[in-house]
Amino acid sequence: MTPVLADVDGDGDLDLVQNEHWGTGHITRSRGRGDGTFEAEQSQVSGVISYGLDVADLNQDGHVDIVFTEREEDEIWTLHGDGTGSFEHERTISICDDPQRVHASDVDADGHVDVLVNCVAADTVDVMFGTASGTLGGTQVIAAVDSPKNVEAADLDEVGREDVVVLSADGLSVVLGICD
Ligand SMILES: [Ca+2]
Ligand SMILES: [Ca+2]
Ligand SMILES: [Ca+2]
Ligand SMILES: [Ca+2]
Repeated sequence: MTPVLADVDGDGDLDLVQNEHWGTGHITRSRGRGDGTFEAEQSQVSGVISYGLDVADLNQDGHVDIVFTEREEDEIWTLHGDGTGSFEHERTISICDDPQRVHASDVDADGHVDVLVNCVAADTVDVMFGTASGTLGGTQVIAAVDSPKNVEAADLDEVGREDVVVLSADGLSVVLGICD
């Protein structure tokens, strides 16, 4: 299960977006009450069998969007939020062999959200760069490691650029400032 928190309905309270890897894989959201609890009702936002997911405003319209992996077909899906808690399928992108986790972050610091993905069977970590039009553009391999399990980004050396952290069969590896 990948749980992420974001205010998907714009009421100022964080909501819960999650899926179940080994169950249905369907993505649901539960409205947050703003006191640390969530409404019991789960609304399904996608019936596609997802694995990894993340949230970010991908198309820069002020509403939270969802990006997730579909492992069987080696695809990345994007869903655009309308700001009320509903999501609409925006795009399906073919990607490398067995994509698992995704992490949305502006790794090249151009103001557009990019999406990192670890491809377990391809032994790579790829990035899809966000564009001014709000869609994900070209894909670039940023790391070649043995069976990458997870990918994250943070500015570890504090120079204002996101760095990429990869957990793989080789252990932990860090790619500093991939687009410097
Ligand atoms: Ca909310
Ligand atoms: Ca959006
Ligand atoms: Ca970017
Ligand atoms: Ca950095």
